[in-house]
Amino acid sequence: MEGEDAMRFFIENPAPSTLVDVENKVNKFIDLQPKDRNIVLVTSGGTLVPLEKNMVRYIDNFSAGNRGAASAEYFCKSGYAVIFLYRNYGMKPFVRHFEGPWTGIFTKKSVGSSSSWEIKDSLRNVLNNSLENLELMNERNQLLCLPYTTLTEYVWYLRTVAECLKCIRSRALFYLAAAVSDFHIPSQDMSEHKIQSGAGKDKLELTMRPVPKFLRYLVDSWAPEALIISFKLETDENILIDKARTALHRYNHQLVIANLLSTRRRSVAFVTLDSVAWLHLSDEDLRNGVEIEDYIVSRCVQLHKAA
Ligand code: PAZ
Repeated sequence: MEGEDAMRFFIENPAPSTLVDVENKVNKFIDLQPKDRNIVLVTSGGTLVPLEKNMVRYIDNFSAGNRGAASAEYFCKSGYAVIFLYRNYGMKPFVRHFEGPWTGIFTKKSVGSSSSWEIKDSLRNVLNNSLENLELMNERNQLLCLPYTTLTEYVWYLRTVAECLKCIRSRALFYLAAAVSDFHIPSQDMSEHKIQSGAGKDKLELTMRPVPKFLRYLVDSWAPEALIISFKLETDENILIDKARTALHRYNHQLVIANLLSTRRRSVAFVTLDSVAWLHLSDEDLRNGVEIEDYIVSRCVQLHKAA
């Protein structure tokens, strides 16, 4: 059962018009899976909270979407079917290697008086591998990418995907790497039009309300038989592990992966109610292109097997 706060959220922030399409895509994707294939929902990127109904301004949550996109890729390679719920225009599995300025990807080759742009030699193999992998994932129906932008879309999609995945019970894994806003402005409190500045206004005061803790409802009623892994991001290392533990006590799920903003690419802690295990990459690992998500995902896959 959802609590009053969650029910109020869904009433005050009505379902996006795209929800039915998302539900159909997810159900079709689940139907295409062999019976022995596990399915993971990977959430990625940050949610956007509008300040106006006709939105000009918004508050955004930090996330480059790297963790989610890289993890989705490693889950695909581990044989999982991946539902990738990602922030629109954010990083995507396999394609992520080509994000960034085009000058870092292409180089100008001159022959005589003519010249043309070509992919850099060092990236040619990466491009081939990415395209091969994408083709393979497509043939095997192993990857479904679902974009969201706002907090409201994210929450509705999360609930819908979870309810669709209920039928595969413990074969479902939730890997919640998205950075989800803790505060929002409910639609009835939101300005209809662009908030005006002008004479006499020397400050802007906003009242935001806490977003219900949907992880509780995911664990208790949307996906009670699935393995649920959440992430915790902090900037103060003195509170990181305590905050991760508090989440485990509060929501009763299986694992929190804790990380600090400044070191998230090289260090994470796997936190359970009775253990903390740190994983650190060395400078050499980073120089050699080792990605921490490779290790994180293989640990999560082991945990899922053992569950
Ligand atoms: O997207 P990214 O690779 O830049 O960062 C990943 C992350 C730090 C957003 C993720 O690892 C995480 O901790 N997500 C949960 C954030 C939170 O505490 O809400």
